[in-house]
Amino acid sequence: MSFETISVIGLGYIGLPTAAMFASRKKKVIGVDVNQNAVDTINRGEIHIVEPELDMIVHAAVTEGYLKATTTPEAADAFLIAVPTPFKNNDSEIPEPDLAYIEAASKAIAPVLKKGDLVILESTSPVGATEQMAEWLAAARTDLTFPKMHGENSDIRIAHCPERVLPGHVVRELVENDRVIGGMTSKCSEAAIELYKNFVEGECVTTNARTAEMAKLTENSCRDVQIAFANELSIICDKLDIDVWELISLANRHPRINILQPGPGVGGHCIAVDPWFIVSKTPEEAQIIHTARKVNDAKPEWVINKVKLAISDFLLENPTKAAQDVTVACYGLSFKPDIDDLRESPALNITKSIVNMHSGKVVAVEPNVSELPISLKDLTLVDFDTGVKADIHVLLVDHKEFKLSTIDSKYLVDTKGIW
Ligand code: SAJ
Repeated sequence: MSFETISVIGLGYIGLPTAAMFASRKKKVIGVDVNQNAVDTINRGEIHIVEPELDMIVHAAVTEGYLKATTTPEAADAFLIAVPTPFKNNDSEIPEPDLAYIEAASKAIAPVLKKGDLVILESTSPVGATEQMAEWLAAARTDLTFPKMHGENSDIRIAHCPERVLPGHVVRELVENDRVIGGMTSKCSEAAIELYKNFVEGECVTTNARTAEMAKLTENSCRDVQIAFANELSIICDKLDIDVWELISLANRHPRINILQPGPGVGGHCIAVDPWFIVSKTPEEAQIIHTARKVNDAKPEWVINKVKLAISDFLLENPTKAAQDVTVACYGLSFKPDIDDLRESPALNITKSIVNMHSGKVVAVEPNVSELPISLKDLTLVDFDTGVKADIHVLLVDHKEFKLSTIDSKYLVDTKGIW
């Protein structure tokens, strides 16, 4: 089998780097995205997301003619679907995964599928999503056969191969990480391995599609549970007047203990989302996973209460001042250190809440962004030297710049324990 033309559907944080890696191995790659602006940007040899090294790889791939982007799918030998899988109903107690993007992508590629093609679902998905994707494809193409009914003899090969790369290290991790290959049949897995071996140097480990789906959800849920443990410890220690950072470093000297770090909550588009895919499928059984989500989701409110306490302590000790005279500085807005990504960021949400509740000035120090979103028009972006002049200091993200400085103030809420 040879994959001369590869199509990647969804050119976001995972799809674009993956498309670029195939193109860098001199494969003809057709990237497909519904966002015309993203398509135009890529076709100019530029990128619309922030990821180290990616700009150079995309620029080379486009100028050498190996990568092009389009809004309409074209025929290819392999299709990789890397579209978002968000929640359906954010307000319900247990959010449900929304497979609408996978459904739309399946229906978009169905007309151009041909006998022998391989379709891989890379999007992090609830268990059963790959089988569902195959059903959407089969319903749209009754002239082709699929693994569920025709097993190893099917015209189309289907697999789930979840992405597992860390934002900020995507280019390296795409090549080096081991890859879970969940084919709907053995031949499907073999085909997927052959495809990934174009650039993956890690081991490609085969399983079935359902186990591959669950493996990805398990990895992120495991991290969520561990962070929840650290966050719970931080609240317990605060009550018992113990330094949680010292406590964790002491406990971690035990050869079999490795506690993660507490923080202002869990952000990003993966760890705070994926555990819900397990909980919504098996709500009775997923007790620890569900509780961890609730513990991590409750942490921002705890931090906001700490800030309220700091403001009232400040006012008690400075009776000539009113709340509107008090300036609060928030340090860090992104969802984790040393990146510019503000989406699903607990730091950003905490800062927004402080802006809403506090009648005085709120300033933010965020070395990784030059401009704030319009939704934060009441917040002023300042440099570190201006931030330190504030009355109350709220450290929300342990960016490397902040680790080099310190703030000596009684009115400090340090959610990362660096000051
Ligand atoms: N966090 C803590 N304490 C810690 C570690 C992290 O509070 O000790 C917080 C971070 O500040 C952040 C959140 O957790 O708000 C998530 O950050 P992260 O670095 O743990 O993970 P992500 O979301 O950037 O990427 C994860 C990775 N999964 C695992 O490490 C198991 C990555 O490999 C996945 O590919 C990615 O999710 C994904 O796309 O699913």
